[in-house]
Amino acid sequence: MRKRNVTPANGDLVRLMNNQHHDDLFRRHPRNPILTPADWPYAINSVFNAAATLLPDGTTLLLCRVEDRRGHSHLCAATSDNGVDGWRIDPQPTMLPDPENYPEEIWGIEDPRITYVPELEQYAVVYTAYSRGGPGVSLAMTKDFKTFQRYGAIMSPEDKDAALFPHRIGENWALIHRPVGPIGAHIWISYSPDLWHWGSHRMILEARRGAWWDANKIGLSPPPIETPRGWVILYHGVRQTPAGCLYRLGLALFDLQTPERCLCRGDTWIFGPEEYYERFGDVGNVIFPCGYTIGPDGDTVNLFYGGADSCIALAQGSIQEMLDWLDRQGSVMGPADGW
Ligand code: BMA
Repeated sequence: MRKRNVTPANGDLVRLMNNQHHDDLFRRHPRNPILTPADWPYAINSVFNAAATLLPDGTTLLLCRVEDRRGHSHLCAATSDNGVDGWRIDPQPTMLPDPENYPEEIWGIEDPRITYVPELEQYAVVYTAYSRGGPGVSLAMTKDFKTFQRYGAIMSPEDKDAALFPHRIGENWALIHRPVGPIGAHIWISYSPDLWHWGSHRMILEARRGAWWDANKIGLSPPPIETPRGWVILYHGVRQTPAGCLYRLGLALFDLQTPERCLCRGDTWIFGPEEYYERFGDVGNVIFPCGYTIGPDGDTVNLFYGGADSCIALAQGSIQEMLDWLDRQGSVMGPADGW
């Protein structure tokens, strides 16, 4: 791992070019896409960006973002024994927006992330609530993905791409999120004693600038992955091009006890749109993971992602390979200083 916190030296470029093949950290499943609108038991426009978790009996549950033909989204659960096929999809929406009680949900609820919280014996679902003021972050707790206890908006607009850590850090709960303001769209962490009141906000990962793949706008993808070496964070970078946006995935590692401390960040993206179901759709050139499950070996990462805002796909990787890659390719970062 190299020490650096600003611009890469030419040595970095030579190293990248000598690397004949890009490391293939995530491998697409041959059955992709694993879920499409045609699978849905009711009329929808699109299904994408699913949260994921393993239920106690080993069943994979996806909480999918489903968009109707008004353009508004809701969440719908799909379960499968092997996490690849044989999906059982709720016959009706599992969680609808509730704008009468939660006005911030007026234009739909999107992009959920699930974290199982052992202390509470519940799943935390953190999602984007699309309000008149823009997207904000909302939280709901559930035991069964049938009934949900809503906490309402926990981060005001404009904010999204949020997930809860599975346990307290010290005494407080911790949430990663991505507020947008005059200083840009960077990744932040906030803390709460009770899940209702949030503070101690810190920027933890800054979008780079200029020609970088992750210039100007980044956001958390699935919830943090806890490893003995630290929290592995998969984040998306949004490159604005004259032909539209390109959503790709990068990797960073944060300190276990002090998760606002970035230990290391990769320079290159590790996964990006290549296949037809990622290149073409309602919004082309988008891969957007919101969830993962860990295999029985404790190392395999099953990453579930939206393809081109039009389907759900699966790619598989390894925690150890991600850590090894960060050791080889990653740079030690200084504190985020963009504000
Ligand atoms: C982001 C989110 C995602 C979506 C992506 C590409 O801002 O809204 O849900 O997949 O844009 O459209």
